[in-house]
Amino acid sequence: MSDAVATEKEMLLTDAELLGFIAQGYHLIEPELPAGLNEAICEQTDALESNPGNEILARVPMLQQVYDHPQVRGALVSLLGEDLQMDGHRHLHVNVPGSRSQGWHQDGTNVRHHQTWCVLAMYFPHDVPADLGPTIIMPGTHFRNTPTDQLATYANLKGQVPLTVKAGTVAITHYDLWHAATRNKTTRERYMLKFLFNRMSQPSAPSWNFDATTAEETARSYLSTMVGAKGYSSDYYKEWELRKEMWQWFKGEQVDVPPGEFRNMLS
Ligand SMILES: O=C(O)CCC(=O)C(=O)O
Ligand SMILES: [Fe+2]
Repeated sequence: MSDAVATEKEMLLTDAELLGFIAQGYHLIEPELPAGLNEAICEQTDALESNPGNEILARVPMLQQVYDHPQVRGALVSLLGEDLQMDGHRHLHVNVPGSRSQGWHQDGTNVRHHQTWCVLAMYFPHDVPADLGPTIIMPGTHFRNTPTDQLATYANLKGQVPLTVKAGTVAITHYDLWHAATRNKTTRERYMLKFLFNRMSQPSAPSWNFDATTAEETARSYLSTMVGAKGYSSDYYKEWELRKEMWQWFKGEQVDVPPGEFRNMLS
């Protein structure tokens, strides 16, 4: 086993971290990147004449170092399995001075399920203070299936989390998590690099740092006490069930769906 693999293995998520992702739909990482990497990425990005879209990795190849970092890889393997793949779609999101807030949205088309087949990995190469137009996310909404047109009419939500982060942070979110860019009140541009990663196979066993002696006890407390999306009490009960299903699914177990009950699950 090479050192790189050993390090990545050490950086797998714990049960508590994976359960936190199940409940809230995101996980933040502050990888220890090589000195100067964030600054060098910002400089190369500043020098681009136009937004290269999916070609951003070819134009700023140093980005690969961020996504190959053992801490980032460890989290991605934990969530998507060893055979995960980087998607061909990636984007440099430039939030320009004087921008207006974006509407709440889920990326992609509105085909949702309660498994984890795709995550967004948003990398912020510089500090993002509150006035620089941080991305906001709404914990727990990866289980919600609100029509896109209605979602776009929502404004400030109780419990929303602005990603006011330090340079180098990578926010991994479930693909369905509600998010939006906020208003940039400064005179500087804000960068966010968004890469997608896909799961290629159904889980057959835990791919994170699973501790068989304590996992179920940790799960019992996390899955029914961790605050997710705010809502009516009936929504909490729905959410707890969906969390339990996702936990079973991550472990590679058959998900029990009570007979006669409909679930919108792709398998
Ligand atoms: O720039 C951001 O903070 C978010 C942008 C975004 O989510 C999008 O354009 O789909
Ligand atoms: Fe988006």
